[in-house]
Parts: sequence; C-alpha cells; structure tokens
Amino acid sequence: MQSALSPAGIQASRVLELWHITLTVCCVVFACVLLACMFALLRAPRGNQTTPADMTKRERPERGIHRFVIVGTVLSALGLVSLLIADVVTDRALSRLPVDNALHVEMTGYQWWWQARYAPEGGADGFAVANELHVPVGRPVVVSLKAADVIHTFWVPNLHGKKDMIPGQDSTITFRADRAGTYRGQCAEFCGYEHAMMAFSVVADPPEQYAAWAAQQRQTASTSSDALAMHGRDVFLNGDCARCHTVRGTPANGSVGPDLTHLASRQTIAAGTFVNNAHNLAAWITNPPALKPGVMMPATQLAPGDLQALVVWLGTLK
Ligand code: HEC
Ligand SMILES: [Cu+2]
Repeated sequence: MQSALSPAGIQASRVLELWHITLTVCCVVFACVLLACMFALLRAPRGNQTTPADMTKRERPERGIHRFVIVGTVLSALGLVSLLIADVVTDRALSRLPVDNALHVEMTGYQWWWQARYAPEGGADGFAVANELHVPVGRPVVVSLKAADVIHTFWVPNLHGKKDMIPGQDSTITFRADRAGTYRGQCAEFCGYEHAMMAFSVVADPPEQYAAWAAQQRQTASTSSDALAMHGRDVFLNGDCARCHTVRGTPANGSVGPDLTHLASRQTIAAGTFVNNAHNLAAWITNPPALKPGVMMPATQLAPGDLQALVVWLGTLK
C-alpha cells in the first residue's frame, strides 16, 4: 500500500492533519473566489440586441469598494499566514519524535535500487539488505540517507514525508511505524531512466517477528547439499555475478549490485519491479536491460542447464 491518506505512524498522521487543514483553507478560498466572480458577473452592465450596455455605471465609483478590497487582502494574508503556522508547527512535531532505543539503518540510493545497512546492535552483527526493509512496530527508526550517484528521495507516504538523498551530504530521517503492514516507498526525485522503477517496501512487523527476521538476515547464506543447487552456486561464483554481488558465506563480495545473501526472503526483485519467482529470475538474469531498460546489470548468456541450476540456487537463499 502506498498512500499518504492512510497513515501508519504518528508522523504520517501529523502530515495528514496538515493536508486536511490546507485542503479546507484552499477550498474556502476557492469557493469565495467563485462567489465573487459570480457576483461581479451578475452586477455587470448588460445590453441586448437592440440596446447597448450602459457603461456609464462603470465610471461612477462604487460605494464600499475600498473596504471590500482591504478586507479581502487582509483575509488572504491571514489565510496564508495560518497555513505557514500550521506548516511550521507540523514540521516541529515531526522532528520531535523521541528516538531512545532507536533502530539505526543506513539507506543508500543507487541508480535504481536501494541498499539498507542495519547497524550492529546488542553485540549482534550488522547486515545489508536490498529494496525491502523490515522494522519493528512501535520502535523509532533512524535512517541515515546517502546517495551513491545522483540525487534520490526517500519517501514512504504511509510513514513520513519526503527527504532528499544528496551525494556527499548525509542527512537523516526518523520515523516510527505504529501499525503492522507493508508500506510501499518510491524514489521521489527524478534520477534517470528507471526512476519510476525505483521502489522499495517497508514491512512493519510486531517486535518478536522483527527479531526473528533480523536474526535470519544476519546469518550467512544457507548451504544446500542439492547437486543442482551446488552447480548453480558454481555458475554464480565462476561467472561475472560475484564481481557485482555479495552473498555472505561465499567468496562473492561485489558491491555494485544488491546483496543477495537472503534474496529468496524478498517478495520482489529489481527494486519492487517484479515478483520474486523462478520465472522472473531466469528472465532477469538472461537479459535485465530488456525488463528494466538502462539497468546497471548486463545480460548474461548461460546454457539452459546452468541457468536453471543458478535459479534453483538463488531460490535456496532464504
Ligand atoms: C556489472 C555488475 C553486475 C553483474 C555482473 C551482475 N549483476 Fe545482478 N545486479 C546488478 C545491479 C546494479 C542490480 C540492481 C538492478 C536494479 O534493480 O536496478 C542487480 C540486480 C540483481 C538481482 C535482483 C536483486 C534484487 O533484490 O532486486 C539479481 C537476482 C541479480 N542481480 C543476479 C545476478 C546474477 C545471477 C548475475 C550473474 C549471472 C548478476 N546478477 C550479474 C549488477 C550486476
Ligand atoms: Cu532515485
């Protein structure tokens, strides 16, 4: 789900309140402008086919017109100032989320996918995931934002407003999910060819479920004794894949593309673009630019047997 009208956290609720205030004020102004137009049209001198309009009426100064203009100007200024005040109050409320015991995640925007690096915590190691974050419900999350190449924008409308990710200028955004669910995020700053296909999701889990997920993600890749999967692993490690991708627990430690250690635990591939299943994985590996033109992963020609084995192995990376 991706909607600013259905807040799942305290901050998104404040943003929604601001939206309601803005919408109300603007609707009232719009209605007043329409009424004033109608009033002016009704009072305008009018003629018909035989008699021309009596324009001399226009030349006499209208009574009270000055007062009308002054009152209108003052009301407009008050309306604008009230919106400004509501804006500042909302902004302050957003930045005042308590962050004791926060979860720390470093989010980096790449053309055109997301890396989330979870900080080590309570003696446990940190770990990296791509395009799918899990967070515990009720616990604040401090996300430090980085960009690897161009400007991207972190935006999960159900949880918070937008924040730019600017290369060389780190910033942070803090949010808290108060309701369990899966919330879609989207890059909100045009960042090149595949900007529209640069999505991610934030899955808010009850705390125990989050802890289980994090413990799972911390582990190195599962090993399989299945001969086909083992062959797929060799295809991966001996081909180009390992140059760009990390699979913890194997020699593959590239950092150009997403960490694939627990690829099979993710719902989608290619930054929220395709469902993660064997069919899409095979199509993706064979020719990524055909599915996501401009993508930074080259096509790979593999013998059908090798491709199948590779997909089977990727499927074991739970
Ligand atoms: C030149 C570097 C490079 C090489 C070589 C490469 N990839 Fe990728 N790969 C990427 C990048 C970059 C992405 C992210 C694409 C995007 O979503 O925009 C990616 C995405 C993926 C994804 C989707 C991951 C996700 O969670 O969205 C899979 C699966 C994948 N690659 C597997 C492979 C396999 C298997 C090979 C070897 C046949 C391979 N890659 C070779 C750079 C590379
Ligand atoms: Cu982007």
